[in-house]
Amino acid sequence: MGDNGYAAWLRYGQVKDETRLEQYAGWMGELVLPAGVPMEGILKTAAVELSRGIRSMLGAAPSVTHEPSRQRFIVLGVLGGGTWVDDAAGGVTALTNEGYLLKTVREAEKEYIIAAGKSEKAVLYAVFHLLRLMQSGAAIDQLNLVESPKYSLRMINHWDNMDGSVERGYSGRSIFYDNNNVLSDSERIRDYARLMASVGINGIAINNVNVHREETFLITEKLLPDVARIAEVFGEYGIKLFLSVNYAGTIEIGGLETADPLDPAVRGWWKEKAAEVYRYIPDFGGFLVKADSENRPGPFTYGRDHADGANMLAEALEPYGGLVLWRCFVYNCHQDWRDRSTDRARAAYDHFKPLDGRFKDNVILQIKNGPMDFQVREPVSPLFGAMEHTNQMMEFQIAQEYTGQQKDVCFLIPQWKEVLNFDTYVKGAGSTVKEIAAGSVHAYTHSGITAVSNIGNDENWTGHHLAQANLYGYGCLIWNPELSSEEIAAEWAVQTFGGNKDVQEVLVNFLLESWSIYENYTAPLGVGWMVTPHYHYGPDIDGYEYSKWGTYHFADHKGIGVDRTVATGTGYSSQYTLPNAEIYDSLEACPDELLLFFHHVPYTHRLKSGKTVIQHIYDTHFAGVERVEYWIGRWQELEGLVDGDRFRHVTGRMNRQLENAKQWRDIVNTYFFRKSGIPDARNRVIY
Ligand code: GCW
Repeated sequence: MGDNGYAAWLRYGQVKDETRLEQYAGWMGELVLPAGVPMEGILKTAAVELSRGIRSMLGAAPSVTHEPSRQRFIVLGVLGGGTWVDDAAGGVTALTNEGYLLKTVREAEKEYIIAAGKSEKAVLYAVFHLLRLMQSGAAIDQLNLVESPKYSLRMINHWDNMDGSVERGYSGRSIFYDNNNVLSDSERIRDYARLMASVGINGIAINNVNVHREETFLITEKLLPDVARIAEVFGEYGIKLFLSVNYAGTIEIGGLETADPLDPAVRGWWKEKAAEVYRYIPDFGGFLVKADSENRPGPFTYGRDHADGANMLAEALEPYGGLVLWRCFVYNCHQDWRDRSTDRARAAYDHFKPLDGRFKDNVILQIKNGPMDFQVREPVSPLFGAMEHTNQMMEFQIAQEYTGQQKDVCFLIPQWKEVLNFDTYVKGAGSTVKEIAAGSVHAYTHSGITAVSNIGNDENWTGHHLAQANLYGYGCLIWNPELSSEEIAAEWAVQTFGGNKDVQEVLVNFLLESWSIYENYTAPLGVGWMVTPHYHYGPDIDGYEYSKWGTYHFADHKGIGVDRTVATGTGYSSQYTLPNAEIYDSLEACPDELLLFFHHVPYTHRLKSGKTVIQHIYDTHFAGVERVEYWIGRWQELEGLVDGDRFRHVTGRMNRQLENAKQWRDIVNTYFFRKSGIPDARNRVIY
């Protein structure tokens, strides 16, 4: 049986278990859409998706009716429409606009499953949930589920360029563009929208935050008809389209000589621009902006600040309900490595915190989870929650730029959960990032979570089959951050690789351990950045050490780490609220895994684990490789239980991961042995 992985987790394989098949078929023979509900838009999508899934899993599509004719059926309904479904649903008031219920109802004459919500989108989500249950072999005869998403914005950012390349893309080329054109085939885009809607994504920015020449024209008449086509496909699945814009649009395409945000001509140009965009795309989401960051233009050129810049765009989008997602990844990327007083980790907070309260209501500051840049391990950005009067949202990276580039397995849900569960204490205990991003610590008007996509036009979307788990898991997690990593991994595995217990066991446990394995053979104790410059895959310990990027480890013959303390370092630790500020600042209290992020210590420093820093480096690097070998062995046991194509493909990638892990182990261990002169206590081979 061959398999290219294209269906990802929406495989809908024929149900083999006889009992289940009979149960599902009993309920799914008739699909009722109450009379009076127009069969168009997202509701139509929901009905089509349900029929498609049922046909594929049960062998026969349901008959679609307006009035039930069978004793058992499934009914889809938008609540509040005055149909009988309203009563049957039992007045669920707790539902948000995107929330839904799945309920098995038994009356004297009939029995049915209701999949309903207050909006069409909610019904679509209910349908995908029901299909997920059936795909996982769950019982559906006693349903009583009420689901509402934790976050109102659940987004994906693409770093796709119009030439077809994807910045930090590890899965082929763009599905949206090629050769400086928008691709005309909508099928792949529709399949992508299905995958995203099935896990609740409701907003997608379709071009790179680094907006080059060609992409600058996406907001012009030349390309808006093409963009509108994509928006329409997204719209069928309840997804709003966003565009990254070039801050200097007035100069690059507007024929003006300035992009000064306080200049009336500049403001007027953006207002007209917004009007034009909304003429083509009535439900356009808004603009995503990387300004004054990594050589991108921005308001600084005109002596203005980020609030001036963001508000200018916000004012233009406001009449249409559009949003400005303004990135906080702002730092000096031309740093002199000799300068020990500048600390890149401080930059976002230093730039944005003083501007609290100055941003318009439809601006959201988009903040990367860590203060540096999507490293394997970083503390949570101290900017989270530090601005009481400014909307904020989280930015994660599903693309594995620094975490194995979809050659190595690194399941990121555990990392994101740690970030979300981090207590900032900004309003006392319980001020977790999870709650801040939901707008429930400070009363934000807009908030949520976004992440950089890991897909491309590879047949299986994500390069590595197992990297699909990050995409799936991201959607599930930001719908409900209380789900455990294990639940998410297990749900993904059963849908994607079937219900075999051995397959499940290996996949779930390998995924759950993979982040720590990757951390072990790459970056010890929060140090980061020992990667090949520019590519960011594979080791180059000093690759960034004398560079302009502000990313140093300061290893010498005595010790390693970045002193970010108040007394002797950059003072970064003080950007946190107590007790975090004190914990990170203190050599004794700082957690081991972040030690080298906050402190410069001798190799002989003893960790809480009881080991010295140097022995920890050796041990983790040996262990990392051993665990990759272990999981290769476990995966091999699955031969014959997983289809041949995917089995071979994953085997190939795992062998590559092993090579990478060995390279990291040997280079890191050798480097630090040569620097420190301290031998491995266990006398293993170090070169
Ligand atoms: O992580 C860095 C990446 C850049 C990226 C930048 C950003 C889109 O190496 O490729 O540019 O972050 O987030 O803006």
